[in-house]
Amino acid sequence: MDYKVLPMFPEGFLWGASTSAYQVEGGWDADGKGPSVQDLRTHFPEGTTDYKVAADHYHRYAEDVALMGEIGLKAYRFSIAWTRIIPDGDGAVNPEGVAFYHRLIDALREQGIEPIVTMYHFDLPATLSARGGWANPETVDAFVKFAEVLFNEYGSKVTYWLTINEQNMMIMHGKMLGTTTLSGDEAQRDLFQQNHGMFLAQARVMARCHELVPGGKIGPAPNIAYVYPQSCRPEDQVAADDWNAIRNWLYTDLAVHGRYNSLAWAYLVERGWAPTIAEGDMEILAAAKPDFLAFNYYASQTVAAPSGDASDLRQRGADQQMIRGEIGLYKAVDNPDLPKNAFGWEIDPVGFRTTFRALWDRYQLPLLVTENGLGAYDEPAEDGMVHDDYRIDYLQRHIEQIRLALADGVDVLGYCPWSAIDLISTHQGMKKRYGFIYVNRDEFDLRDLGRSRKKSSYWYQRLIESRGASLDA
Ligand code: BGP
Repeated sequence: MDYKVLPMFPEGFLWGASTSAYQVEGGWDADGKGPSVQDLRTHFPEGTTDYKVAADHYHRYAEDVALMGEIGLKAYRFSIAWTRIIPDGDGAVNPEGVAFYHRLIDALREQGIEPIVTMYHFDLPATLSARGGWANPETVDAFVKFAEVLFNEYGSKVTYWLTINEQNMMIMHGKMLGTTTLSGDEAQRDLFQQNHGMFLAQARVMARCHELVPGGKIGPAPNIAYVYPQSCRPEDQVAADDWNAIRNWLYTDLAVHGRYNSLAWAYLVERGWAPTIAEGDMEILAAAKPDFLAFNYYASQTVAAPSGDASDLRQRGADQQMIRGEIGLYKAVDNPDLPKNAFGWEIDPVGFRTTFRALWDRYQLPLLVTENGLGAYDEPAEDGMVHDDYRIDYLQRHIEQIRLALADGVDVLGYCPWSAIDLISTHQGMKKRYGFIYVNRDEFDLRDLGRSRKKSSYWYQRLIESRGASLDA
């Protein structure tokens, strides 16, 4: 639908930017921090940098927050490293770790920036992983204990809480992200049992947040990629429905309604991967209610009916690291109507609006975008600045779609693109940058780790100052 006049962004809209602890902080063993599965990740990214220094935000957070203040961010979405707070996952609390996030949150508040806290972003404590990860009920209990520490420490300063970042990616790419060490069928069974554990942990933590944080708001943060059928062939539509259910709605239906999506459950039973559900689990899941839905959106996906053989599979990305498609479920195809970025990811701003509409239609909960952005090979020009017009173009075209979603009647709380500052990419190391702020280091040479604003940060600043009106300029 076209509109003659588009609405302004609402007063109080959370114009923000995002990061995650293991990708930005560094200081991986500083001041008593314990190892997480990310710190121990050696097999991937192959030959690229580790996360030990990252962007050194742990030591330079004050400078970083000052720059965020200059840009005029209204919100900053970051994650708290579980292993800084409780180094072995469920033992003693580390006061120095607790103090770091007090300093960070206080610095944000001084700049008038709303902190949005992710409680868990891929960095499960290594000790808990070694004991079976989320398939072990002790991990679920440990997460609740960790959450209670966070709510008690920071609850008076933090309103917005995110439970788990991209639980669906930790299941779909379980080996790469350190969720499982098993292979084949065994890995799948393990992953869906871990998935169930994460759902329980999330539900219990949502309930605790409402008990411990007056006025606190909490929600999940899955990665949502709306799935299109390749054609109007009815079989392609069935494949798209299946993949939408298994990739997307499984996670959101559980978080909001506390029940397994029926198509996703049918798939788990068919494959022999359905998790064991203990007595009382479904009641715990049904009792928890999120206040909003956060989601990360990078692009849509397009699928066709499966052929039932290896031709259903497709390697994705410039370095072909990820496999999409599943034999007998859906065939992954390129969308011929979409361009790709330098790393082979499709770019689909209109799919962003479609994703908003689908989520709103299903749940009628306020929506918060916690990631969206363009990974690129940024290089400073002779004048020292990164002239990232390609990123401005990407962000502008996505933000225009938010405005259309607002016109469609969707309640949008805010937009936190990835990323506030350059950090280590999950898949491609340091060479793939997303930040508004440039960090002077490369894959192996730490240089001086100096900070400087990219052109996109000035563009974003104008946009925030004008509450989005500069889109029309
Ligand atoms: C999301 C993760 C982020 C971030 C982002 C970009 O899946 O939540 O942690 O890494 O994707 O991905 P990448 O760094 O691989 O380009």
